[in-house]
Amino acid sequence: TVLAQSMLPKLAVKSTYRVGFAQTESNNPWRLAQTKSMQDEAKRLGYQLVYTDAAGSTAKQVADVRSMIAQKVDAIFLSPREDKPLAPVVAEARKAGIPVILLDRNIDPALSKAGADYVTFIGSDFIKEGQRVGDWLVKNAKGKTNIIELEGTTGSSPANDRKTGFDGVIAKNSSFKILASQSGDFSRDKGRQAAETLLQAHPEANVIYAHNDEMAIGAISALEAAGKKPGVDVLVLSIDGGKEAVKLVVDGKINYVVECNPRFGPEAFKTLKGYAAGTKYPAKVINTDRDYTAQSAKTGLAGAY
Ligand code: GYE
Repeated sequence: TVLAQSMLPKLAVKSTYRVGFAQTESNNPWRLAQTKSMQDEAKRLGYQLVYTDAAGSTAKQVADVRSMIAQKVDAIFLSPREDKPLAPVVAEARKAGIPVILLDRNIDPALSKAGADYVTFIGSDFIKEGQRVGDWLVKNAKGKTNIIELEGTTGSSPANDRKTGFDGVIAKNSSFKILASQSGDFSRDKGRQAAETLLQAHPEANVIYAHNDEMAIGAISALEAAGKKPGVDVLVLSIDGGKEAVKLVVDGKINYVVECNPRFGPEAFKTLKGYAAGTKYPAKVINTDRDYTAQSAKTGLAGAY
């Protein structure tokens, strides 16, 4: 609401800004594409980007934001690794007069409010991403109904919401069953390990739904090591849409990928400038995501990050 927005720190209209970007980790192509997009746009605009990489540590990310506050940056872009522990530093930034824009991951709405604690959230609709994967499966399963789910980082908004979206679709289709659901921390190697263990415990599994490409690629290694053909014996479904995964769709080892667009730079800085100029933003600014199937992957490959 307008009343709530009046609690947010103002941002002066200036020809250049010094802006923080608190990244959560850099261990996958999605993160690298997001960082590059932010750096490229800052450079194009002639802004200074104070970049930090929490390297997968929530505690470090909290410290990174505190150090940006101490350095009195003009504004902070934050991709919160987990949806609860970053809420206090968002409030600290507001009290220090520094507006925060959440990028790609959200904070628990019970702890931080758009328009009051931070300006807005820019990112994908993760519930919808999970639903799209579920809808594709229900239509294209051809009898494959025994699912293993590889979840993203525990306590992160995309892991929570991609699970909610997918599991909700599956719950409405009684022929499908989620045999097991375990975190692979959005990482290739942890995804492979989780898939290995779960495939041993559930040899009847014939679908793997991974919350991101990295874990799907890890699961493909686990399937091949177990003598199963990924994409044929076991359907593999994922979210992100990086080049390597889209190539695997072309090769038939992944059956379906919903894109999660990592190109944040232009929208992020446009929002920053708009905010300085007095534009009011909704709680969420949602990116558009395409998808990749066996039919569309070949032509889509050129546009994948
Ligand atoms: O899917 C994953 C990354 O927060 C939407 O985090 C992002 C997710 C993305 O590490 O690959």
